[in-house]
Amino acid sequence: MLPLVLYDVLSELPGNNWSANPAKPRFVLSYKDLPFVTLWVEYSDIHIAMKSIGAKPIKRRDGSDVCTVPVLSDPNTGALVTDSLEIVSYLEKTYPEKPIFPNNSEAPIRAFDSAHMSLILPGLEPMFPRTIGILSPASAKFFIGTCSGNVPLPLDVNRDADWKLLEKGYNTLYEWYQKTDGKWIMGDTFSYADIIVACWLLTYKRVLKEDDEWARISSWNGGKWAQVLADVEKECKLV
Ligand SMILES: N[C@@H](CCC(=O)N[C@@H](CS)C(=O)NCC(=O)O)C(=O)O
Repeated sequence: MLPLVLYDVLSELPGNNWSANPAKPRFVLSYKDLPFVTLWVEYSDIHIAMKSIGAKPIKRRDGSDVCTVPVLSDPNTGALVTDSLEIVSYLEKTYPEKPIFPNNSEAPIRAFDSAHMSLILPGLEPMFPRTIGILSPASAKFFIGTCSGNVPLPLDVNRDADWKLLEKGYNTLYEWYQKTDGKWIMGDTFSYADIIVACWLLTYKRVLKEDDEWARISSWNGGKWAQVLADVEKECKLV
């Protein structure tokens, strides 16, 4: 089998990886024991680089087309897939061993993906200034440009109201986890839902100040979030 190719976003962090959306297919590839290589793309070059390989664009809020990462190229089938959720859906159909949508759960996990995003999105603003800090100067400038329509400037990591919103989101997510008997969202059954949760936690851990802002998130809900990240990384053989 030829290695699959995953396009991810470059950073100045050791080991590069930081971005939640490309992390999701990376966790799935590793969980399914599929061989893959990662090609790192400068944030400011994503659109042009992905367009040049023929990746499908998505619509920005203003209606314009933009090519994003992650993109997956599978030389075994010739497939070129854009969007983290579509990539993992493709991987599940093409390589069904070690399912990440067990018991026919793709539809409810798609709904969970949206619900989880609505929980955390209102509180994500502290991430933006820290993200700028891990990108190259050209990508940082580009990133500020893409943020400016969506979040109030100047970017600030310490707005109490943002942290309260993020904590509120995680309190709700904690309640969902408390509804099951096992350690996963579906009880004893591991699934892509847990990977979604873990990949955002990974982004906080990598992008935020580890002994300060990540320590704050880790302290919520009795240390639940550092534990979920560690459990999912172990399940996906990434530690
Ligand atoms: N829904 C998409 C979102 C992808 C996305 O927003 N990717 C960002 C990097 S994490 C990107 O490529 N941005 C490029 C740009 O805004 O120009 C997914 O899950 O793959």
